Amino acid sequence: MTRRIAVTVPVVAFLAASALFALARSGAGAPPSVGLIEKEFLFTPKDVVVGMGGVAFVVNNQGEIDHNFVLEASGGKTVAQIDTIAPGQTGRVTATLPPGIYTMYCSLPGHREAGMVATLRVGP
Ligand SMILES: [Cu+2]
Repeated sequence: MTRRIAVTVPVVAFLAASALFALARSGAGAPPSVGLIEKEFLFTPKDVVVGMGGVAFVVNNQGEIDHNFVLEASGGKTVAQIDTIAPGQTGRVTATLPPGIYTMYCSLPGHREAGMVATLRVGP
């Protein structure tokens, strides 16, 4: 008799607990989706965990001025970006990510320093 270890439920629970707004869509072919909120001057959530592979970023600007979205690998390379997200609008971008620690931020002058930055951890 083969012993099977059920890993699916703990993994899903871990992801849900780790990333408040990260929603793993179960639709066929749809990559997991990470929802982020930007406003002056913060990113929510501040710490997101996803599995490696394709990830769709859905970034909602709830602020009163334009913002953008940059996803940067630990080496400093930009791996995905959304040029401008107007107030009240939502921007989307998809990236295929190897495991690692990434930084998400708004690159408008002073915005990252003011708090528009968050961490993305991509696990194996
Ligand atoms: Cu900004």
